[in-house]
Amino acid sequence: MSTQSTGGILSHYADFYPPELQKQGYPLISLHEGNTPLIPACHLAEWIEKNTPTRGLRIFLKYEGLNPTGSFKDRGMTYAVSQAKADGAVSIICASTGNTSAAAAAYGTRAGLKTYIVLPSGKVALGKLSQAILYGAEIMEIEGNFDQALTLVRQLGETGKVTVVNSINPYRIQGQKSAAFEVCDALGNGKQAEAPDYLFIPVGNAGNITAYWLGFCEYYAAGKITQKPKMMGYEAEGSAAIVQNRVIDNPETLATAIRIGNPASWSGAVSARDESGGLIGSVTDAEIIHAYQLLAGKEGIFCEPASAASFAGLIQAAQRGEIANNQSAVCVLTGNGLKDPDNAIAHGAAKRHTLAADDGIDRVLDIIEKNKSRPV
Ligand code: AN7
Repeated sequence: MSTQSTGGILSHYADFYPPELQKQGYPLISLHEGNTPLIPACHLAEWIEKNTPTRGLRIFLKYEGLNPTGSFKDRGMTYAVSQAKADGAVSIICASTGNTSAAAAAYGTRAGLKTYIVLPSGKVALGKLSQAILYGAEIMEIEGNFDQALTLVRQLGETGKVTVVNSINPYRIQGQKSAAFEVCDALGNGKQAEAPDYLFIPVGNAGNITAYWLGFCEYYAAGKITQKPKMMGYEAEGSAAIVQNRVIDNPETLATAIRIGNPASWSGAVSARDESGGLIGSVTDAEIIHAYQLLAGKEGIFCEPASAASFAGLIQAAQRGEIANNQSAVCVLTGNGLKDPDNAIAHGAAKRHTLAADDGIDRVLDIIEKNKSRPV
Protein backbone atom coordinates (compact mmCIF):
# COMPACT_ATOMS: atom_id res chain seq x y z
CA MET A 1 0.00 0.00 0.00
CA SER A 2 1.20 3.51 -0.73
CA THR A 3 2.06 5.85 2.10
CA GLN A 4 0.70 8.71 0.03
CA SER A 5 -2.38 10.39 1.25
CA THR A 6 -5.05 12.64 -0.15
CA GLY A 7 -6.05 13.95 3.29
CA GLY A 8 -4.46 16.78 5.20
CA ILE A 9 -3.83 20.45 4.62
CA LEU A 10 -1.61 20.23 1.54
CA SER A 11 -4.37 18.50 -0.43
CA HIS A 12 -7.24 20.54 0.99
CA TYR A 13 -5.58 23.89 0.26
CA ALA A 14 -3.78 22.77 -2.92
CA ASP A 15 -4.44 26.16 -4.58
CA PHE A 16 -2.14 27.80 -2.04
CA TYR A 17 0.75 25.37 -2.55
CA PRO A 18 3.05 24.59 -5.51
CA PRO A 19 1.38 22.24 -8.02
CA GLU A 20 4.28 19.73 -7.76
CA LEU A 21 2.90 18.77 -4.39
CA GLN A 22 -0.18 17.23 -5.99
CA LYS A 23 1.64 15.36 -8.74
CA GLN A 24 1.25 11.63 -8.65
CA GLY A 25 4.27 9.99 -7.11
CA TYR A 26 5.26 12.96 -4.98
CA PRO A 27 5.80 11.60 -1.51
CA LEU A 28 3.10 13.42 0.39
CA ILE A 29 3.58 12.39 4.00
CA SER A 30 0.34 13.10 5.83
CA LEU A 31 -1.48 11.91 8.94
CA HIS A 32 -4.58 13.90 7.93
CA GLU A 33 -3.53 16.91 9.97
CA GLY A 34 -5.60 20.10 10.08
CA ASN A 35 -9.37 20.50 9.82
CA THR A 36 -9.48 21.21 13.55
CA PRO A 37 -12.63 22.72 15.08
CA LEU A 38 -13.27 26.40 15.75
CA ILE A 39 -15.35 26.22 18.91
CA PRO A 40 -17.55 29.14 20.09
CA ALA A 41 -16.75 29.98 23.71
CA CYS A 42 -20.00 31.47 25.01
CA HIS A 43 -19.19 30.93 28.68
CA LEU A 44 -15.84 32.68 28.37
CA ALA A 45 -17.51 35.53 26.49
CA GLU A 46 -19.95 35.91 29.40
CA TRP A 47 -17.02 35.88 31.81
CA ILE A 48 -15.28 38.67 29.86
CA GLU A 49 -18.54 40.67 29.81
CA LYS A 50 -18.84 40.41 33.61
CA ASN A 51 -15.21 40.83 34.59
CA THR A 52 -13.80 43.39 32.15
CA PRO A 53 -14.88 46.70 30.61
CA THR A 54 -14.97 45.10 27.12
CA ARG A 55 -18.52 44.72 25.76
CA GLY A 56 -20.01 42.28 23.27
CA LEU A 57 -16.88 40.26 22.48
CA ARG A 58 -17.50 37.02 20.54
CA ILE A 59 -14.82 34.40 21.31
CA PHE A 60 -13.83 31.32 19.29
CA LEU A 61 -11.21 28.72 20.16
CA LYS A 62 -9.10 27.15 17.40
CA TYR A 63 -8.52 23.76 18.99
CA GLU A 64 -5.22 22.65 17.51
CA GLY A 65 -4.77 19.96 20.15
CA LEU A 66 -6.90 17.72 17.91
CA ASN A 67 -4.16 17.36 15.31
CA PRO A 68 -2.67 13.83 14.86
CA THR A 69 0.19 14.34 17.34
CA GLY A 70 -1.79 16.76 19.48
CA SER A 71 -0.40 20.11 18.35
CA PHE A 72 -0.34 22.62 15.46
CA LYS A 73 3.18 21.47 14.56
CA ASP A 74 1.72 18.72 12.35
CA ARG A 75 0.65 21.33 9.75
CA GLY A 76 4.23 22.36 9.13
CA MET A 77 5.70 18.90 9.57
CA THR A 78 3.62 17.33 6.78
CA TYR A 79 5.21 19.77 4.32
CA ALA A 80 8.75 19.82 5.76
CA VAL A 81 8.94 16.02 5.88
CA SER A 82 7.28 15.51 2.47
CA GLN A 83 9.84 17.88 0.98
CA ALA A 84 12.77 16.28 2.82
CA LYS A 85 11.66 12.90 1.47
CA ALA A 86 11.28 14.25 -2.07
CA ASP A 87 14.74 15.81 -1.85
CA GLY A 88 16.24 12.44 -0.94
CA ALA A 89 17.03 13.11 2.72
CA VAL A 90 17.73 10.10 4.90
CA SER A 91 17.41 11.81 8.27
CA ILE A 92 15.84 14.84 9.91
CA ILE A 93 16.72 16.76 13.06
CA CYS A 94 15.09 19.36 15.28
CA ALA A 95 15.59 21.17 18.55
CA SER A 96 12.37 21.27 20.52
CA THR A 97 10.56 22.21 23.68
CA GLY A 98 8.53 19.05 22.98
CA ASN A 99 5.79 19.40 20.39
CA THR A 100 8.01 19.83 17.36
CA SER A 101 9.90 16.71 18.37
CA ALA A 102 6.69 14.68 18.70
CA ALA A 103 5.54 15.82 15.25
CA ALA A 104 8.98 15.30 13.66
CA ALA A 105 9.23 11.80 15.13
CA ALA A 106 5.75 10.83 13.90
CA TYR A 107 6.08 12.20 10.36
CA GLY A 108 9.73 11.14 10.12
CA THR A 109 8.82 7.58 11.06
CA ARG A 110 5.97 7.53 8.53
CA ALA A 111 8.36 8.76 5.86
CA GLY A 112 10.98 6.17 6.73
CA LEU A 113 13.47 8.83 7.81
CA LYS A 114 15.66 8.59 10.88
CA THR A 115 14.64 11.34 13.32
CA TYR A 116 17.08 13.03 15.70
CA ILE A 117 15.74 15.37 18.35
CA VAL A 118 17.54 17.64 20.78
CA LEU A 119 15.59 18.52 23.93
CA PRO A 120 16.31 20.75 26.93
CA SER A 121 16.91 18.19 29.67
CA GLY A 122 14.17 18.01 32.32
CA LYS A 123 12.06 20.74 30.66
CA VAL A 124 9.85 18.75 28.28
CA ALA A 125 6.31 17.85 29.37
CA LEU A 126 5.72 14.14 29.95
CA GLY A 127 3.22 13.53 27.14
CA LYS A 128 5.54 14.98 24.51
CA LEU A 129 8.54 12.97 25.69
CA SER A 130 6.46 9.78 25.75
CA GLN A 131 5.43 10.39 22.14
CA ALA A 132 9.00 10.82 20.90
CA ILE A 133 10.03 7.67 22.76
CA LEU A 134 7.23 5.52 21.31
CA TYR A 135 7.67 6.86 17.76
CA GLY A 136 11.28 5.71 18.12
CA ALA A 137 13.28 8.90 17.63
CA GLU A 138 16.94 9.18 18.58
CA ILE A 139 16.68 11.50 21.58
CA MET A 140 19.46 13.78 22.80
CA GLU A 141 18.89 15.75 25.99
CA ILE A 142 21.10 18.80 26.33
CA GLU A 143 21.96 20.32 29.69
CA GLY A 144 20.88 23.69 28.43
CA ASN A 145 17.80 25.44 27.10
CA PHE A 146 15.93 25.37 23.78
CA ASP A 147 17.94 28.25 22.32
CA GLN A 148 21.19 26.38 22.92
CA ALA A 149 19.67 23.22 21.41
CA LEU A 150 18.64 25.20 18.30
CA THR A 151 22.15 26.65 17.91
CA LEU A 152 23.51 23.10 17.89
CA VAL A 153 20.90 21.97 15.36
CA ARG A 154 21.61 24.91 13.03
CA GLN A 155 25.30 23.95 13.02
CA LEU A 156 24.44 20.32 12.27
CA GLY A 157 22.19 21.48 9.41
CA GLU A 158 25.12 23.36 7.89
CA THR A 159 27.13 20.12 7.64
CA GLY A 160 24.58 18.92 5.07
CA LYS A 161 24.29 15.55 6.80
CA VAL A 162 20.77 16.06 8.16
CA THR A 163 17.70 18.12 7.21
CA VAL A 164 16.59 20.59 9.86
CA VAL A 165 12.80 20.60 10.40
CA ASN A 166 12.59 23.46 12.89
CA SER A 167 10.59 26.46 11.70
CA ILE A 168 13.75 27.96 10.18
CA ASN A 169 12.82 25.41 7.49
CA PRO A 170 10.52 27.53 5.28
CA TYR A 171 8.15 24.61 4.53
CA ARG A 172 7.15 24.58 8.19
CA ILE A 173 5.76 28.14 8.03
CA GLN A 174 4.13 27.38 4.67
CA GLY A 175 2.30 24.39 6.15
CA GLN A 176 1.24 26.24 9.29
CA LYS A 177 -0.37 29.11 7.32
CA SER A 178 -3.24 26.67 6.59
CA ALA A 179 -4.63 27.26 10.09
CA ALA A 180 -5.45 30.86 9.14
CA PHE A 181 -7.36 29.61 6.09
CA GLU A 182 -9.37 27.23 8.27
CA VAL A 183 -10.24 29.97 10.76
CA CYS A 184 -11.60 32.18 7.96
CA ASP A 185 -13.45 29.30 6.28
CA ALA A 186 -15.08 28.33 9.59
CA LEU A 187 -16.14 31.90 10.40
CA GLY A 188 -17.61 32.18 6.88
CA ASN A 189 -19.76 29.19 7.76
CA GLY A 190 -20.16 27.91 4.19
CA LYS A 191 -20.50 31.41 2.70
CA GLN A 192 -17.79 34.01 1.98
CA ALA A 193 -14.77 33.35 4.22
CA GLU A 194 -14.30 35.88 6.98
CA ALA A 195 -11.38 36.85 9.23
CA PRO A 196 -11.88 37.57 12.93
CA ASP A 197 -11.24 41.10 14.20
CA TYR A 198 -8.51 39.82 16.55
CA LEU A 199 -6.30 36.72 16.57
CA PHE A 200 -4.78 35.85 19.95
CA ILE A 201 -1.83 33.44 19.82
CA PRO A 202 0.99 32.23 22.08
CA VAL A 203 4.51 33.22 20.98
CA GLY A 204 7.58 31.07 21.61
CA ASN A 205 9.90 30.79 18.64
CA ALA A 206 7.41 33.06 16.77
CA GLY A 207 6.97 30.71 13.80
CA ASN A 208 3.25 30.29 14.26
CA ILE A 209 2.33 33.98 14.47
CA THR A 210 4.45 34.48 11.33
CA ALA A 211 2.61 31.62 9.61
CA TYR A 212 -0.89 32.82 10.55
CA TRP A 213 -0.10 36.30 9.29
CA LEU A 214 1.16 34.84 6.00
CA GLY A 215 -2.07 32.84 5.73
CA PHE A 216 -4.32 35.85 6.35
CA CYS A 217 -2.34 37.94 3.86
CA GLU A 218 -2.58 35.23 1.19
CA TYR A 219 -6.33 34.80 1.72
CA TYR A 220 -6.75 38.57 1.50
CA ALA A 221 -4.64 38.79 -1.68
CA ALA A 222 -6.74 35.98 -3.22
CA GLY A 223 -9.92 37.94 -2.48
CA LYS A 224 -11.20 35.30 -0.04
CA ILE A 225 -11.45 37.76 2.86
CA THR A 226 -12.03 41.51 2.91
CA GLN A 227 -10.21 42.37 6.14
CA LYS A 228 -7.31 40.97 8.12
CA PRO A 229 -7.23 40.52 11.90
CA LYS A 230 -5.14 42.41 14.40
CA MET A 231 -2.44 39.96 15.50
CA MET A 232 -2.20 39.73 19.29
CA GLY A 233 0.81 37.58 20.28
CA TYR A 234 1.72 36.68 23.86
CA GLU A 235 5.03 35.55 25.28
CA ALA A 236 5.50 34.21 28.80
CA GLU A 237 6.76 37.01 31.03
CA GLY A 238 9.96 35.16 32.02
CA SER A 239 10.77 34.53 28.35
CA ALA A 240 9.54 37.76 26.78
CA ALA A 241 12.39 38.57 24.40
CA ILE A 242 10.30 40.43 21.82
CA VAL A 243 8.46 42.50 24.42
CA GLN A 244 11.72 43.46 26.13
CA ASN A 245 13.55 43.77 22.81
CA ARG A 246 16.52 41.74 24.03
CA VAL A 247 17.63 38.11 24.05
CA ILE A 248 16.74 36.43 27.36
CA ASP A 249 19.68 34.21 28.34
CA ASN A 250 17.84 32.15 30.96
CA PRO A 251 14.18 32.02 29.89
CA GLU A 252 11.75 30.68 32.48
CA THR A 253 8.05 29.79 32.60
CA LEU A 254 5.98 26.81 33.64
CA ALA A 255 4.62 26.85 30.09
CA THR A 256 7.69 24.92 28.93
CA ALA A 257 6.56 24.91 25.27
CA ILE A 258 7.29 28.65 25.09
CA ARG A 259 10.35 28.71 27.33
CA ILE A 260 12.38 30.37 24.55
CA GLY A 261 14.65 33.39 24.94
CA ASN A 262 15.77 34.09 21.36
CA PRO A 263 12.89 33.47 18.92
CA ALA A 264 14.05 32.34 15.46
CA SER A 265 11.17 34.16 13.71
CA TRP A 266 11.51 37.35 15.78
CA SER A 267 11.23 39.66 12.76
CA GLY A 268 8.18 37.75 11.45
CA ALA A 269 6.36 38.40 14.72
CA VAL A 270 7.27 42.09 14.66
CA SER A 271 6.04 42.44 11.05
CA ALA A 272 2.77 40.64 11.88
CA ARG A 273 2.25 43.00 14.81
CA ASP A 274 3.11 46.19 12.93
CA GLU A 275 1.38 45.40 9.63
CA SER A 276 -1.83 44.30 11.39
CA GLY A 277 -1.97 47.03 14.04
CA GLY A 278 -1.82 44.40 16.78
CA LEU A 279 0.54 43.91 19.68
CA ILE A 280 3.02 41.51 21.25
CA GLY A 281 2.54 41.34 25.01
CA SER A 282 3.47 39.07 27.86
CA VAL A 283 1.52 37.13 30.46
CA THR A 284 2.71 35.84 33.83
CA ASP A 285 2.60 32.18 34.82
CA ALA A 286 -0.25 33.08 37.20
CA GLU A 287 -2.25 34.60 34.32
CA ILE A 288 -1.53 31.52 32.18
CA ILE A 289 -2.74 29.15 34.90
CA HIS A 290 -5.89 31.22 35.48
CA ALA A 291 -6.73 31.10 31.76
CA TYR A 292 -5.91 27.35 31.65
CA GLN A 293 -8.37 26.75 34.50
CA LEU A 294 -11.11 28.91 32.95
CA LEU A 295 -10.84 27.14 29.57
CA ALA A 296 -11.21 23.74 31.23
CA GLY A 297 -13.61 24.75 33.98
CA LYS A 298 -16.01 26.91 31.94
CA GLU A 299 -15.85 25.44 28.43
CA GLY A 300 -14.62 21.88 28.95
CA ILE A 301 -11.57 22.56 26.77
CA PHE A 302 -8.30 20.95 27.81
CA CYS A 303 -5.22 22.63 26.38
CA GLU A 304 -1.64 22.75 27.57
CA PRO A 305 -0.41 25.77 29.61
CA ALA A 306 1.45 27.46 26.71
CA SER A 307 -1.76 27.38 24.67
CA ALA A 308 -3.66 29.14 27.44
CA ALA A 309 -1.32 32.12 26.97
CA SER A 310 -3.59 33.15 24.07
CA PHE A 311 -6.69 33.38 26.25
CA ALA A 312 -4.62 34.88 29.11
CA GLY A 313 -3.63 37.58 26.62
CA LEU A 314 -7.26 38.13 25.70
CA ILE A 315 -8.23 38.59 29.36
CA GLN A 316 -5.38 41.05 29.85
CA ALA A 317 -6.24 43.03 26.70
CA ALA A 318 -9.94 43.09 27.64
CA GLN A 319 -9.11 44.35 31.13
CA ARG A 320 -6.80 47.05 29.75
CA GLY A 321 -9.40 48.23 27.24
CA GLU A 322 -7.22 47.21 24.29
CA ILE A 323 -10.12 45.50 22.49
CA ALA A 324 -12.94 47.52 20.86
CA ASN A 325 -16.57 46.66 21.70
CA ASN A 326 -18.68 44.19 19.67
CA GLN A 327 -15.77 42.46 17.97
CA SER A 328 -14.83 38.84 17.25
CA ALA A 329 -11.70 37.18 18.62
CA VAL A 330 -10.10 33.82 17.92
CA CYS A 331 -7.76 32.30 20.50
CA VAL A 332 -5.40 29.67 19.10
CA LEU A 333 -5.09 26.71 21.48
CA THR A 334 -1.89 25.28 20.09
CA GLY A 335 -1.52 22.01 22.02
CA ASN A 336 -3.61 19.34 23.73
CA GLY A 337 -3.87 19.35 27.53
CA LEU A 338 -2.88 15.68 27.66
CA LYS A 339 0.62 16.74 26.64
CA ASP A 340 1.27 18.00 30.15
CA PRO A 341 -0.51 15.87 32.76
CA ASP A 342 1.75 17.14 35.57
CA ASN A 343 0.51 20.73 35.26
CA ALA A 344 -3.11 19.59 34.98
CA ILE A 345 -2.82 17.61 38.20
CA ALA A 346 -0.94 20.41 39.97
CA HIS A 347 -3.37 23.16 38.97
CA GLY A 348 -6.72 21.40 38.46
CA ALA A 349 -9.69 22.50 40.54
CA ALA A 350 -11.14 19.05 41.29
CA LYS A 351 -11.67 17.90 44.85
CA ARG A 352 -10.53 14.31 45.22
CA HIS A 353 -11.96 11.84 47.74
CA THR A 354 -10.76 8.38 48.69
CA LEU A 355 -13.37 5.71 49.38
CA ALA A 356 -12.85 2.49 51.30
CA ALA A 357 -13.94 -0.55 49.28
CA ASP A 358 -16.79 -1.21 51.76
CA ASP A 359 -17.92 2.42 52.25
CA GLY A 360 -21.17 1.77 50.33
CA ILE A 361 -23.23 4.61 48.89
CA ASP A 362 -23.57 6.69 52.06
CA ARG A 363 -20.25 8.51 51.75
CA VAL A 364 -20.96 9.39 48.14
CA LEU A 365 -24.47 10.57 49.00
CA ASP A 366 -22.91 12.70 51.71
CA ILE A 367 -20.55 14.30 49.16
CA ILE A 368 -23.48 14.93 46.77
CA GLU A 369 -25.48 16.54 49.61
CA LYS A 370 -22.60 18.87 50.56
CA ASN A 371 -22.20 19.95 46.91
CA LYS A 372 -25.88 20.88 46.42
CA SER A 373 -25.44 24.52 47.32
CA ARG A 374 -22.07 24.92 45.57
CA PRO A 375 -21.80 26.38 42.09
CA VAL A 376 -20.38 24.07 39.38
C1 AN7 B 1 1.83 24.27 22.50
O1 AN7 B 1 7.95 22.31 20.03
O2 AN7 B 1 8.92 25.59 19.88
O3 AN7 B 1 5.85 30.71 18.46
O4 AN7 B 1 9.96 23.13 19.93
O5 AN7 B 1 4.43 23.80 21.55
O6 AN7 B 1 5.64 28.99 16.64
O7 AN7 B 1 7.27 28.68 18.51
C2 AN7 B 1 6.81 24.78 20.49
C3 AN7 B 1 6.13 25.95 20.49
C4 AN7 B 1 2.92 27.55 21.31
C5 AN7 B 1 4.90 28.51 20.28
N1 AN7 B 1 2.19 26.56 21.83
O8 AN7 B 1 4.84 28.50 18.88
C6 AN7 B 1 8.73 23.28 20.00
C7 AN7 B 1 8.20 24.65 20.11
C8 AN7 B 1 2.69 25.32 21.91
C9 AN7 B 1 3.98 25.05 21.46
C10 AN7 B 1 4.18 27.35 20.85
C11 AN7 B 1 4.76 26.09 20.93
P1 AN7 B 1 5.96 29.26 18.07
